[in-house]
Amino acid sequence: MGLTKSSTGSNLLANDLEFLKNDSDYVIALAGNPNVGKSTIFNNLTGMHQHTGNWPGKTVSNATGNCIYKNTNFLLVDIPGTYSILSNSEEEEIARDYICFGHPDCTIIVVDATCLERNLNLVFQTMDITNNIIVCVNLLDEAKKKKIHIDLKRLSDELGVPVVGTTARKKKTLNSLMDTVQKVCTHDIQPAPKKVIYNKYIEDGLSKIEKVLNAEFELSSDLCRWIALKLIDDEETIINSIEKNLSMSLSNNKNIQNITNEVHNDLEKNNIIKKHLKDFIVSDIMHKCETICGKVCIFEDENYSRRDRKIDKILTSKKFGIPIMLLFLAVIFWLTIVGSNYPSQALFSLFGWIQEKLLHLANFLHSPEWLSSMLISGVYQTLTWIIAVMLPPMAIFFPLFTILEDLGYLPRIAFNMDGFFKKCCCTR
Ligand SMILES: Nc1nc2c(ncn2[C@@H]2O[C@H](COP(=O)(O)OP(=O)(O)OP(=O)(O)O)[C@@H](O)[C@H]2O)c(=O)[nH]1
Ligand SMILES: [Mg+2]
Repeated sequence: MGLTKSSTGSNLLANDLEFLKNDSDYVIALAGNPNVGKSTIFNNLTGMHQHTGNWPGKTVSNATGNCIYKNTNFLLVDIPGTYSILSNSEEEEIARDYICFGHPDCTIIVVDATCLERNLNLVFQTMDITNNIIVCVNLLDEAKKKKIHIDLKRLSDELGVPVVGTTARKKKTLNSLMDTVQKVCTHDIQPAPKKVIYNKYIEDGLSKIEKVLNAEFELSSDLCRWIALKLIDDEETIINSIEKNLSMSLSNNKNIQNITNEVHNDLEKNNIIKKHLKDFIVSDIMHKCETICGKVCIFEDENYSRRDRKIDKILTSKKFGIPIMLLFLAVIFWLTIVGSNYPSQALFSLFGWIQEKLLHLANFLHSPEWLSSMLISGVYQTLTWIIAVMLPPMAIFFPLFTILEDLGYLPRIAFNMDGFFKKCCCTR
């Protein structure tokens, strides 16, 4: 596995990848919820250094890198994390557009083994769009710590697509993922996703719209069902994207508008009003996720997640959340400011001692006054003062912050601050 070419960009779609891609390359998309390890997998397979860290939303644009596995080139695309195809933010829009219209040869949906149920939502949404899917159950080491066992074989049977278990930090575990990727790309494995069947009235509506769509456009059956679902759902932003990326006009097409209105009227007669349609669709997906997780997840220690939740409740509570955060930050700043005095002092003494020796050397060499003062009192002294003042606080602050990051405390801080950020219009 190794890197040959790379690129990053906000909205790389299939055409944009052509300049990076050779004919023999397969394009592989890495999609999934935020913070599930997509960039860690990407980095380990391509040798690149995409930003990783223990909080959601680090990757904000598509990045590509090459991975050579068993003499085959794979062009990997690391997509920003998204909880759903229904995008809420700019990076989720980038993710949605690539998943929906990027036409990769294979899409790896990375899921978090410790909260599979929530992650399966995106898996089912993606299965509505494409068949060439591999589910990568990552963070198996964390699941093991929490005594969660996942029956990967059964999960694969339930979803109808290949499922591979990984611990992305251990590069070796990615071999079986690449094996499966290769087999899917060469059609040795042909995934057959078992899609969600919605309630009877929605399914009837879908069939009616699909018929009209088929008559109006040349579409694959998967794409047809997906577009029909988006029309029923009246998802304006996705419909706009479909029109733009697939060059088809849906909102101006009379036949499609008529059948969509007819279906909405039929649904209303059966107490499914347009405003609540999304709830019906999402609840059918969530019900399926819950059923599957009930079959494939075995929790050996029920107390573990209870303990986690108890700690979370305290760290994010209205009463204690902010004081605990201030306390943590105060301790970190105190350690940084007070603690850095000692190494700063030591560095000052060391650099001062060296400066004296340099001045002696300059005298010994009879260097002109202007030269020694420019080089020693100017360049050397300024540089060493900056190092002595800046280096110790950074060497203390960043490791401490990394510990907080690795403990997963930063997302809790983000949760506590969310209300304030919203008031300042810093979030959407
Ligand atoms: N213990 C463990 N940690 C992992 C594993 N995979 C990734 N991580 C860690 O999980 C955190 C998130 O990983 P990323 O690769 O940044 O996740 P991402 O899915 O790219 O996140 P976004 O770009 O925010 O969507 C990092 O701290 C990784 O080191 C794993 O298998 N086991
Ligand atoms: Mg990432």
